[in-house]
Amino acid sequence: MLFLEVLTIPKDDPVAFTFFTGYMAMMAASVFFFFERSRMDDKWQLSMLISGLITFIAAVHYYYMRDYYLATGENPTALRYIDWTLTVPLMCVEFYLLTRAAGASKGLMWKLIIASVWMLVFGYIGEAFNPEGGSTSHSVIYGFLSTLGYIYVLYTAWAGEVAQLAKDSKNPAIERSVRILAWFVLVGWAIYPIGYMCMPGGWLNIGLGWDSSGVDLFYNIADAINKIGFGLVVYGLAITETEKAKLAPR
Ligand SMILES: *C/C=C(C)/C=C/C=C(C)/C=C/C1=C(C)CCCC1(C)C
Repeated sequence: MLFLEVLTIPKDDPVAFTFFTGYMAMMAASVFFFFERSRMDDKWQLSMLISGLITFIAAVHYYYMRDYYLATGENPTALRYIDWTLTVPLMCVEFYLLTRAAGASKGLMWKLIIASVWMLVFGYIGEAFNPEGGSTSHSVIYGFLSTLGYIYVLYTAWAGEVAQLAKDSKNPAIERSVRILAWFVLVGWAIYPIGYMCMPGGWLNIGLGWDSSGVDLFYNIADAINKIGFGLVVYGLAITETEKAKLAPR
């Protein structure tokens, strides 16, 4: 007789809940962005495609992370960072696409991509190679190196080239959208290092009995906010600009 193993969600496991809701939310958002893309003005179709790809890549990783977590109770660190190394650079590409009309260069795009990959490579070393039980020096050194990449993106979005280009665009809708995305980077992205610091060895691990899989609660909530939120900001801008293009005399 063949017994199929059925994965069940323990009712006292909020981490498992967020893996399942996160998966479905990413999937639904992807379908939405892909379908809505076709009614946007040509200029905005690529940004919409990227929005859909960000949530779709996340959905596929959530599909695996969910099962990994249920089967092992462990933190799916490798899958998590593979997901992020694809999706976070794509979020940087959105900044480039939004400011391209105002003259954003490919160089700016690559600088943001490199900074985000830097942030994630050191974050991965900090998490995956932290010795059993947690080493504070390991957590702090790699957390610090990672933060340098984060600060670069944050600075560029708030005060550097991206902020300047948004202003130069003389388009209030673009300026506003870039500002909202900058808020996501400041507030939404900050959830990740806070989760990181709650892990064993981290500065905020103050003996609340946290094991390393608790960090997934932070990461899952932050991912839903940031990935779907980013996409919706781009969606709102694309709608506004599409309406404008329809009204403009040809
Ligand atoms: C969709 C996924 C996103 C937007 C992931 C963003 C991740 C971060 C901003 C992670 C930042 C980290 C630090 C700034 C220091 C500690 C290590 C990290 C990787 C958690």
